[in-house]
Amino acid sequence: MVLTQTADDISSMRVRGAGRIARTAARALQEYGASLECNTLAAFTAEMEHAAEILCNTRPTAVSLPNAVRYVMQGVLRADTLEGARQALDERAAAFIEDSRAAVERIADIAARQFPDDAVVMTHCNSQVAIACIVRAHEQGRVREVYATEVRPRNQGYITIQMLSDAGIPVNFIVDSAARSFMPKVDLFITGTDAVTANGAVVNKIGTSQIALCAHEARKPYIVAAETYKFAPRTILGERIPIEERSAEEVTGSGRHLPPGVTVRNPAFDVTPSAYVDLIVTEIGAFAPSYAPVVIRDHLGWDIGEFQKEYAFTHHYGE
Ligand code: RUB
Repeated sequence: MVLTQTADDISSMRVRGAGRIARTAARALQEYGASLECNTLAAFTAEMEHAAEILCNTRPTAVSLPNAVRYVMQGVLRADTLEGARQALDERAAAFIEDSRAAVERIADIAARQFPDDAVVMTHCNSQVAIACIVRAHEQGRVREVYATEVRPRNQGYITIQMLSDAGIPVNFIVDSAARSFMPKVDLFITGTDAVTANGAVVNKIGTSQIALCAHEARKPYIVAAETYKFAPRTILGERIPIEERSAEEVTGSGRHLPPGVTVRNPAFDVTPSAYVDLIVTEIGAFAPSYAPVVIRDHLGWDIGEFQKEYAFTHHYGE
């Protein structure tokens, strides 16, 4: 029950944003495991693997989801006894949730230093970690105002402006297509991300790459706030991040008649090449996008030669 409800919450976007999705999946695995009445380790493992698969199939783009699920599931897969598996599952889920929250705070501290005094900031979509950075910089007296986009078709911009307003930050709410018009007034563009690839490209809400291009043209820095579990390990093998395409009704509204021959396309994310990304701020530090493969290898513990080895966070999310 908790599992199907959570899977539905994520796919329908009642729970959304890469960090929240990851924590919600970790919590669902923890609760589902606790509710199972299996008598053998094999039965418990099989049930948990099935649950992990259901959760991972809810939204394809946010790599935070499989990274979180894999981290939690290692507790089950490495266990020798049923009791050990139950305990490790519980501990790993709790550790992931706690560490991912701490990562947001740490990123906010690091990123706030990158804001110039009296900064005018643009952001796109609703990113918990990007907003934490803006709020932290504002607490330090460094933010004058924010330009926040509407974010068609799901309007996540309304959540963003509420959060910024609650923090006492002056906000200009603009339609997505006004981003280039206002870019000259802006000192920096900041977003979160659903996935950072091995070549430093950033996958985020559709429209991000257009604004990044505008920022590049106007010579304004684009900063990406990304917990390390948003780096995509399999991209070191050249795997691509799948871009989720959602329903036509999100774009047209229900009941709208379309002329024959019209197909609605509704990709939820796009890819910003590393050339348009100036800085990626993680909980282990801030660096250029070219450092992404080092994070995947040295921090997340994935290497090409050992790719079949078990997945393990080796540092902050260590044993
Ligand atoms: C959300 C989105 C966010 C990232 C990062 O898309 O693109 O920018 O997920 O968010 P959706 P966070 O609304 O389709 O889930 O920093 O909160 O993890």
